[in-house]
Amino acid sequence: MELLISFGIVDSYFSKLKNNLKVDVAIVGGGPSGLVAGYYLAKKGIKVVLLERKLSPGGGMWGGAMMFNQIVVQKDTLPIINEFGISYSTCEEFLLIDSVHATSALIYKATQAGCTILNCISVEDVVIHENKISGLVINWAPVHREGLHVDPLILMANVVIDGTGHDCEVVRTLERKNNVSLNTTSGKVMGERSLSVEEAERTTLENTKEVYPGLYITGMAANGVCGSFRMGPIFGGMLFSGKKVADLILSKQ
Ligand code: 48H
Repeated sequence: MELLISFGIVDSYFSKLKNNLKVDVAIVGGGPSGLVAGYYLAKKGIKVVLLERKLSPGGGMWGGAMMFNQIVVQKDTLPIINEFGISYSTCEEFLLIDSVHATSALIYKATQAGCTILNCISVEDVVIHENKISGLVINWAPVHREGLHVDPLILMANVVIDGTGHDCEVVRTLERKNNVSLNTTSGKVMGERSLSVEEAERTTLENTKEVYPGLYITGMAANGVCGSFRMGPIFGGMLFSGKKVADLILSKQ
């Protein structure tokens, strides 16, 4: 009995890992934008893996605002909210949603659609071939946390999405280590600005794009890379951005 449990877990985990070492799309970060992208891509039959360094995917959505576990989204997100089966109440032009319910719905629907989530894995670098991103350099998140000198593994992907939130880590790493010009106004990472809700929500969508061949940006990472504002605890832009990045990638298939 004891050995069966261990064999079952080790065999099935490593077959899952092996099966996802070459994918169509690799998403870095399991916040709301990454999860929504994973759902819409997997739903269309794209082989997609999402890498999340924390134990729990969900990013900044679990905590609502200041740990008051409610979030706000605009009413025009209703098609996405309904697609994910999320319950809500209304208040003027907004929907009010329990953040734990919403976050778990995004995780459930993304995985149910076929998006594989590998948690506790940190992306530490990208793979570049002929000026195009073609994969990711991955390691166990605890290796980084403990400061252990342990070499990583490599995961190959036709397309990578940076959904790492405020820190836009994948794009920053690409820029820091390579003499590249990005698809931004300055050609560089422009950095996040202070809070301005309407501007931030609008530009999150505009900034969702391919920023370097093979590398797309979504969610707060899109605003961080393109020098736009933050918006506080309103999540419509994150949901729309995740859907937009999936649509952009699907339109190129
Ligand atoms: C693996 C990584 C790595 C890495 C980071 O921050 P997130 O929730 O991302 P978004 O953009 O989908 O949502 C942003 C939203 O939550 C938010 O913060 C808002 C709306 N803020 C507004 C405001 O004014 O403050 O999730 C990103 C995820 C996290 O779970 C990280 O752990 C993960 O990415 N991550 N995973 N490898 N190198 N870097």
